[in-house]
Amino acid sequence: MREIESIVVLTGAGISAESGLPTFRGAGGVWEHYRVEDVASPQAFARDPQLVHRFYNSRRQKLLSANIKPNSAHLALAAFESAFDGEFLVVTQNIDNLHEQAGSENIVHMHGELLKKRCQQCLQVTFVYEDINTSDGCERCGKQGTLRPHVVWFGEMPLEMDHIHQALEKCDLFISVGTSGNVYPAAGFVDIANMWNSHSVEINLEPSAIESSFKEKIYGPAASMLPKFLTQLQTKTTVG
Ligand code: BV8
Repeated sequence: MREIESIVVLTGAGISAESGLPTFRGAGGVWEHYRVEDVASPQAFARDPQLVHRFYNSRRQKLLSANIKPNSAHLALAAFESAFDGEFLVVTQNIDNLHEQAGSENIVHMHGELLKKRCQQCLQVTFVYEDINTSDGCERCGKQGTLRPHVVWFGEMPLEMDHIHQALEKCDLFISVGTSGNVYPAAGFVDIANMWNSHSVEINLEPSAIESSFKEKIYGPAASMLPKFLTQLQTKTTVG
């Protein structure tokens, strides 16, 4: 048994599914309508920047629509974090801001953020709520056509990996919620947690590609399974 002093939660598209944002690989998923190689890599952006802008502009406008709100899974994570007196980090693969809207504070967006843009010339990162187009200029350096979504594409290094690794090595409990376990290096985080003898829990609609790496598995919709799990966790001081 291990005292619970530090928790890392990895979230994927599945935690936002019940808020109305499509996942990637499920039925009706994002990749059903676009090929990854056409819209989510630096090569795609170099080949057809306006297509990539259209892909992210439509996702940004959907995220900003009034009916897209955090669901009870996001809210339960934020409530647990504020009541927990240990270390608590949400590492999300998602580029939506539903964890922020729910009130989570300690968040790492390892694949970037849909509501931020980056100038490829001066590297300034700023919030963006409207469409980005190839004709737009950078507010800071004035260069035209250099703006891109502040999002990590395939073949690009995810953000804050050192911070994430430090948290994984320290954590007593690693919880993975709503991810298919297809994309690395995120899909390898459970192996790091296991190496340091953390307890590991997968909460997902169905077994992920890495389900065998988890010590505990809970299947069902995150909006009901995660609040239940966190309520039980609040009465525990040890895991494993
Ligand atoms: C990199 C941002 C190296 C864009 C995304 C081994 C090691 C390292 C890399 C690789 C490797 N093997 C291959 C690679 C390369 C690649 C990769 O992993 N490819 C895969 C496809 C094989 N990885 C990379 O390129 C990464 N970079 O490795 O860099 C490097 C080294 C040095 C220098 C430079 C570079 C970067 C990957 C990041 C790509 N960007 N997102 C965007 O959003 O448009 S990834 C994309 O997939 C998504 O953003 C998401 O983050 C990610 C994972 O998807 P999930 O979140 O899991 O979503 P999915 O739909 O797959 O699954 C949803 C799950 O939810 C399902 O299981 C479903 O059952 C469940 N669910 C549904 N509803 C519910 C639910 N669960 C609960 N409740 C519900 N209601």
